[in-house]
Amino acid sequence: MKITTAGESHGKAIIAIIEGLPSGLAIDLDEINAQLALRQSGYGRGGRQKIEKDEVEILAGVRNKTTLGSPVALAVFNRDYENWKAYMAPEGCDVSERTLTKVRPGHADLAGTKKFYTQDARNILERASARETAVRVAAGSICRQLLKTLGVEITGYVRSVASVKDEKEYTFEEIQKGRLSDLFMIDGKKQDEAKRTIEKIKADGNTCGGVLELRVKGLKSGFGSCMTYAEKLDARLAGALMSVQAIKGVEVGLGFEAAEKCGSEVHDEIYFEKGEYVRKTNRAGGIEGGMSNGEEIIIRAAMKPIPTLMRGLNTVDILTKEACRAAAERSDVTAILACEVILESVLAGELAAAVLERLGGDNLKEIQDRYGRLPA
Ligand code: EPS
Repeated sequence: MKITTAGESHGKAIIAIIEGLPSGLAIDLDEINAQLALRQSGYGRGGRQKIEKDEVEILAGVRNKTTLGSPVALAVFNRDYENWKAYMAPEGCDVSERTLTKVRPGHADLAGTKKFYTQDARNILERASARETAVRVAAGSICRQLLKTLGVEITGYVRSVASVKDEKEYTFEEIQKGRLSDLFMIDGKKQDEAKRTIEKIKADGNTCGGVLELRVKGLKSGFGSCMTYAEKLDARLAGALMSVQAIKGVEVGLGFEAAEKCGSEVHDEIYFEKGEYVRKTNRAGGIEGGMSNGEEIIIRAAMKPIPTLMRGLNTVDILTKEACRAAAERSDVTAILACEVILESVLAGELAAAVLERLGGDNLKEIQDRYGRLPA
């Protein structure tokens, strides 16, 4: 299974094509749109979200709410295109307006203008923009619906916003039921503190990131493989998550903490009780030897602060080579909740791909039968 996206932030639409989905998967459109709405929500979002109201349109691959086994094509149309078509229309437009030459540190602007040989970073930023993640959420939501038919579920929450950290540990169910709508944190006091911090950062014309934790429950052992490096599940999931704009670090289980501890404090001892293998800890985060081991998958990801700062950072105008402040028209202070929704979706996409690679199968029934026969 493969997901490809296309589309510019202020273009007509953003598009995804999912190849390799089985036939017979019931598609819940309301669920996709609920995920899209969640992605638009959260404390700290900026002006663009007041313009957009993301809804998916399924263009191909689904008939009567059920997949056909053909490529599924999805579109999320950009409402803001109406305000931008004079500068963005593929059929012809004015490219001398809305140029961006005061390149933003931390964005794709400078490296992109050199690589794609242009003097207008607009040609770069339109595609590099995190707007693309709307359709990744739509595609991921379909993959998540596939995983759900196998009993695999995903959740997650925000562990920290800037320097405000929640260091408690939560169960899957506590996360699913307990995350709060403003920032997807679980501890109300911490979330209030995080909101106050966001307000201060906003007043300063600045931006901030945070840390997210993702969990996968119900995945049987043996997905991914120790046999080739490209198949290792931890490498695949980390790669997928790092492909999301602003993600700068990913750790599985204890992650970086494992480097400071001794082996006895890191590895999860194995017991055999009542006819099955049992672990009493899950420091590995559900992946050993590049394969799922049947325990919950636990991943943390670090999101950097958004690179468009209202106060602007020192930079250079690429036309004049003069020092200036980086361009800023509007920006989110943080999109940490959106990022959590996006990462769950991207995780669903990569897991679904790993599951389908192992199980094969053209229709959902075949896949469910094969999954059912696997050991836990
Ligand atoms: C983004 C810049 C902003 C964000 C955008 C990502 O858009 P604009 O330039 O139109 O204000 O709002 O994110 C989204 C539009 C979205 O839907 O998440 C960027 O440069 O990455």
